[in-house]
Amino acid sequence: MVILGAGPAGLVLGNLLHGAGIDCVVLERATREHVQTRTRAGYLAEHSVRVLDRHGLAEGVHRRGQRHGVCEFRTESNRFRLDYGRLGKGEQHVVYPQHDLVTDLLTQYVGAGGRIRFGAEALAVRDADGPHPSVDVRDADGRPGRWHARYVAGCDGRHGAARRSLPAGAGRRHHRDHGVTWLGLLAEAPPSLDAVGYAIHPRGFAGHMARSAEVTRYYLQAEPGTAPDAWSEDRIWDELALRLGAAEHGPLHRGRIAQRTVVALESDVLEPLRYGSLLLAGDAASLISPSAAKGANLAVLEAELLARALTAALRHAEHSALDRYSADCLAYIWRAQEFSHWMIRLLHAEPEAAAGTGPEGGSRFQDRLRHSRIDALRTSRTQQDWFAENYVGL
Ligand code: RFL
Repeated sequence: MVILGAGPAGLVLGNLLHGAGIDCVVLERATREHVQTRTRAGYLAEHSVRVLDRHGLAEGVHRRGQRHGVCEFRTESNRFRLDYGRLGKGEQHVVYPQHDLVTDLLTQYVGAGGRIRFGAEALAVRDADGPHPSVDVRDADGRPGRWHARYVAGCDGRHGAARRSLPAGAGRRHHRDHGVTWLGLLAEAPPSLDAVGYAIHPRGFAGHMARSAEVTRYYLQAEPGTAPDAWSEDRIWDELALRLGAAEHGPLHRGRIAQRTVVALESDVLEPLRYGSLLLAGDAASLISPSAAKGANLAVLEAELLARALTAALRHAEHSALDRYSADCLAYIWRAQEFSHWMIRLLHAEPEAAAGTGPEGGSRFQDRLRHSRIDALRTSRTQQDWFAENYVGL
């Protein structure tokens, strides 16, 4: 079994397959240091924690993760909090940085004797339509190699070799550019709110998400095409303060902006997630915008489903779970996409509406709908329960 990629999907899968006694190797393009320090997600759903728990992989999450169940919406006229951990099914997030999770998963996998090659870039998956696929690789010194396996798991993200190797017409790709760009910022500053903050402002969205006592993630909606370093630190903090209503609701703790990324909000789903002996999981299977913090959680869920299916196929020649794998995952993927899309439309003016060029006489119609949606969330317990269930759930 060859697994491409040492992100959450590949490493959960590797741990579970290795634990089930299946011979596997993980091929990772980057160095170990790189994957252990790449900051990305932070909010784990309870379902993900349960998966990790089931397989003895949640020790770090329980020791250092912070339970979190409140978010606060701010508009120019209003501010309200949703104690989502007490709504819906009563589930909370655990705030645990993705690179810490990746570090834990790697430590467990390597400690249990799991095989992994860093600096091994997969170039192409060959013969996936038959029972003897192989993977062409290039190591860090440029030396070529080839791995043979019964199955290949493509957990190498959206731009990885697994997706690239699918022949034209192997499936359908559903792509949506949401027309919204975020500046993703990691600030060396303590959180300024005791909640996830969503500011819905005429100048654009701003988000606040605690990462730890010393580090906070912020998002600022910016013009599409904005370069990561286009804004000075002062401009960033002033804009965050304005959109989050700091003058009214309390100042922000400022600090050095340690990292900036530009995130274009996109969705991209492949159907099916299986092509013969090649199976996709995580971002390789479906990219989801980070507006609802679902990507890493879907990756963990899919990895467990795939591990179960592959174990049944490889150990017991029982193929029904593998045959169902794609359909089972896609049900979760589309539900998450739907909620993420709803969040995008809650948090941002429609791009054409913001530009005043929409077909419905400029910006007003969509904008009024958006405000009505926020109002429903503020006032209707039914809406709040629905939100909570979808926000934390999968
Ligand atoms: P990853 O984590 O991208 O790992 C893929 C691995 O594959 C390697 N690779 C290759 N290896 C060998 N050969 C090749 N040709 C290769 N090409 C790539 C890469 O080096 C990498 O190590 O994918 P995976 O495992 O599918 O995990 C997906 C998650 O990383 C992703 O969905 C989340 O980070 C999304 N996301 C969030 N998800 C959440 O559930 N909660 C959050 O709070 C959350 N916040 C976020 C996010 C994503 C963000 N970015 C990156 C847009 C916040 C941000 C800013």
